Amino acid sequence: MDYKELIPNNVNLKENPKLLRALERWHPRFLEWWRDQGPVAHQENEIYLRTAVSVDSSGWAVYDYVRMPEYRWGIFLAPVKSERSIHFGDYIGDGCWEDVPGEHRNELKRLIVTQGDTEPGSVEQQRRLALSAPSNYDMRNLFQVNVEEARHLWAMVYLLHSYFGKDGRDEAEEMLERRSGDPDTPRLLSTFNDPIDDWLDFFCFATYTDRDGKYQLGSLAESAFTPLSRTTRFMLTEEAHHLFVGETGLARTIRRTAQLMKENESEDVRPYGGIPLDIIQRYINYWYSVSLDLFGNEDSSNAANYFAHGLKGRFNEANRKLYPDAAAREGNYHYTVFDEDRGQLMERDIPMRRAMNAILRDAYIEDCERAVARWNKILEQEDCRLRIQLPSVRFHREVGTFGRASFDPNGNLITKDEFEARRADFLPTRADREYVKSVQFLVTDPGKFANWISPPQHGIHGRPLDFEYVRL
Ligand code: BYC
Ligand code: FE
Ligand code: FE
Repeated sequence: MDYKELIPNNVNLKENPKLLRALERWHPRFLEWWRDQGPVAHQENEIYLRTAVSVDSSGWAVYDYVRMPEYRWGIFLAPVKSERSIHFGDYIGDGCWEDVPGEHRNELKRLIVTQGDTEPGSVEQQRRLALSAPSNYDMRNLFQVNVEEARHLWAMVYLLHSYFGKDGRDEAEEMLERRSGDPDTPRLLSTFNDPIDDWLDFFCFATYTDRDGKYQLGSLAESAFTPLSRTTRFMLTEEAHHLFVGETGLARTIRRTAQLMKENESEDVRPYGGIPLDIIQRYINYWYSVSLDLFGNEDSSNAANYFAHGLKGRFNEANRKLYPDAAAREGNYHYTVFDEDRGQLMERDIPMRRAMNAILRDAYIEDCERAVARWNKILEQEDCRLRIQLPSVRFHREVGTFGRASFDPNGNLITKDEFEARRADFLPTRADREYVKSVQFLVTDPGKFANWISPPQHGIHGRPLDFEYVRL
């Protein structure tokens, strides 16, 4: 195999025979994983995909027909403008690292493995969706997301192979061995083991879980370990498309529901094949809450160490208007906790550095609010009086302080029994899921869209809506 060609890269692979050999050994195992755990259908069809070919801001991607197993999963690091120096934590002003310092090796490896593990996890979760795609256009977007998540796995495997020796190679192997949802060898983070059974799940996942990706990658892009910073910075350019797929997918679903409500003068759009807004709300409640869990504990010594050591910053760390205290040594983060002994919510302060997970999460929540506001604009345009609401940060949590009690979507403390009694109002029920499945059947004719979703505003890369994005 000619890896100069097969793995597009800007890391000078051909001059690094040792790394090349390691990747050569990993590649067939990766392909085996892709064939076994990637999309269940259309692996041999030609798909109009974007492939990263450089890091030029003007043209980093080409669009062309590719069979997925022949996709060129490349390795790209964003360019560095000048000599970087550490801009947060305990070592402000020191030079950044081109290699892994021994004292931070384990922490860095752990961050990279955790990040890397989510990528194949998401591909596994989404593997059956092509069977119920609402259009040729949407099917292509799904595959685009899938091949890019697989490229993100490559990005992390590149770091493991290049900088972590035998340990790193072992970790890269294990990435292909864990399986989403497997009771014995699950993916590392909770949400990557939850099933994604239908397109409403998928759009919510791409809106909320990929957005966790945006914030985690953003915080790793601040890292003093320059190769990690550069690779995550490039991943963020692809991430924007995943968020687009999620947010516009939900927007189109919501628009269609609102139109059916208006046409038929009924909130219940089931007789007309639409997805009722309350079902959409319950799916949002689910995926938003489980995605909040991905930020870890509000009070975290791991997070404090990552920050102190310059491994992981805040989102947009360099913006000193946002974060005037670069060391974050002073001051406290004020937050609400659930006090188990007293059985009530209490106000607390924790030292700023220990609150890095909560600070990142709060930035994420603001971003999520903006997406909801855009969907509610659509409801307004379509003369619908109903609105989507982002649930409280306390609702339906497993990780962190709010995981220790039950809260309704407005954030009110309720008993576990009350939560269970009202579960069907809060979260997707079996009947909701069955209904959603019953309307989501496959549509593949170019330019045609399933009845439950409205068409997008534009095609892909200037192509028309009725372009044959997936050649069937
Ligand atoms: N599930 O001190 P704490 C993406 C563990 S998404 C299971 O609060 P920390 C993508 C935690 O590991 C972005 N375990 O944790 C999206 C720790 O374990 P140990 C993914 C959890 O380390 C869509 C213990 O609980 N990237 O890219 O501060 C499609 C104590 O917790 C969970 C990253 O996450 C959980 N939800 O924070 C495709 C970046 N939460 O020490 C891709 C890398 C916590 O007891 N990861 N734990 O063994 C990190 O920065 C951190 O590990 C976390 C956790 C933010 C995840
Ligand atoms: Fe990713
Ligand atoms: Fe993504």
